[in-house]
Amino acid sequence: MKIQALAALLFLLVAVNEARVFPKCELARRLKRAGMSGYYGYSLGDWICMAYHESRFNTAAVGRRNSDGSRDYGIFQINSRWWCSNGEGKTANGCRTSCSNFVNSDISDDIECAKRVVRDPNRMNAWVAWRKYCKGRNLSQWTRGCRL
Ligand SMILES: *[C@@H]1O[C@H](CO)[C@@H](O)[C@H](O)[C@H]1NC(C)=O
Ligand SMILES: [Ca+2]
Repeated sequence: MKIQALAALLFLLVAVNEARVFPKCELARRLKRAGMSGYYGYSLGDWICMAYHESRFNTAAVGRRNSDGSRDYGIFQINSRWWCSNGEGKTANGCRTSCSNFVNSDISDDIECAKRVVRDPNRMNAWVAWRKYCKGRNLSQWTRGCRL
């Protein structure tokens, strides 16, 4: 019995921290619930298009080292030079957290940090993939077929 309880707990802990690849519409609903639709003027399509091109919706994505030595973490590829601390090199740590919190399956804190990023004057231009693949495009495909 004790062993089973321990095994169940262990499974839960692993499940909670496990990487996840979000289905598009589930991410759309999650972002909507978090108030991202229209946040600083950006549509759900902007956020979903950005997340797709940054991480392919994979919460465990860690980018290759950038030229400044920093890395990008998680579904929104949040950068360690400015927004989180990875214990390597200089960081402004704007979201005041460890980058490891951006590679688990709970994206609540990732969303909060993305909101912080977009409040900066650069807005969504902070995400190179958004500028390259989403900015100024027709983004209707990113919420198409989703029950929102
Ligand atoms: C965007 O594309 C969809 C279908 O691809 C189309 O129905 C819609 O009218 C387009 N919106 C704009 C603003 O062009
Ligand atoms: Ca997280």
